[in-house]
Amino acid sequence: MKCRTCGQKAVVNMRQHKLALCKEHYLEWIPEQTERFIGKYHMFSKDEKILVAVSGGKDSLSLWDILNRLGYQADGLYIGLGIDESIDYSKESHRFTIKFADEHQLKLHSVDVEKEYGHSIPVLAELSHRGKGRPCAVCGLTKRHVMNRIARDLGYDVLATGHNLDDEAATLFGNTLIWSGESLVRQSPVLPESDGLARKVKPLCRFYEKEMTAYALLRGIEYIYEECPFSIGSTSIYYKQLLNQLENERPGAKLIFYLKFLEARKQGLFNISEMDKSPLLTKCSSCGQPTSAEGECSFCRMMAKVKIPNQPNDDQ
Ligand code: Q46
Ligand code: ZN
Ligand code: ZN
Repeated sequence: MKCRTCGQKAVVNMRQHKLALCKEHYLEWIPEQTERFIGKYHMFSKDEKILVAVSGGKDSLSLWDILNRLGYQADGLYIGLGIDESIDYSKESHRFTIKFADEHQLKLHSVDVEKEYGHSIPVLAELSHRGKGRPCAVCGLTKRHVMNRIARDLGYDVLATGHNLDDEAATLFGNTLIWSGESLVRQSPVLPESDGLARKVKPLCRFYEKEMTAYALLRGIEYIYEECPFSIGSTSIYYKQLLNQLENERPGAKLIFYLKFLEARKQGLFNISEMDKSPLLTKCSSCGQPTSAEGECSFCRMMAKVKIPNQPNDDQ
């Protein structure tokens, strides 16, 4: 197999794109494509301040790498969840993130949930009795709260996450199985800024997970290979496996599923004006973040339940 650009030996063959590339041209192709998606979906411009949520995994570190190579002003935000279980997951992922930031001289904000809010994610989940044995609901709520807080307090225009095509296709599949109109309307490469919440973007949403793995490995990015221990056996992993079976039989199926959804969405398949009537947001009486609830937001109500006042130290 030869590189389409230079004719040298290819190291990556993307059946879904009918494209093979050598290392050098693959490492050029990924950032070029990312730049194209940033423009196509109007994600951000060169003079905006971007906060990249970095977890120490291949996708978020690659995203940070790519944005900086493309000349964007992108700082990192690492959220220490305190998920150490048997593999020191949080400690290790923090170590990889710090190493990457140091080597590339990038600015990293680190927020340790236990230090700032009194308990780690698994303990918060247990104390608040949320999530049926899995801390993911509490984890998601906390991450969203922290990301919005840091973006707002430190003046970032946009929050970028490393979701790839496999993540997006699995979410789309799950939402489609139950025809969750509200979630389908909100699934997009860009969620515009609203009521004090920063714009959210997913610049890698059109790359297959294996394309991102290849990018991280070829670029020499060191990242944590282990997944969060609580992701084992999750529904989203099951959907990813199902979609991979489909992809093996029909290369490109996953991409078509996602892109055709975006196209249908744009053409008005979902009556966005009807479905997107988001509930009126007010300010949380405790932390000031927008909420659809009266009084305190869900995060502050959870914190009240575990009896730790929501007063982070602002030392990022
Ligand atoms: S939600 Fe759940 Fe993830 Fe949090 S507890 Fe782990 S698997 S990290 S994306
Ligand atoms: Zn080449
Ligand atoms: Zn609140």
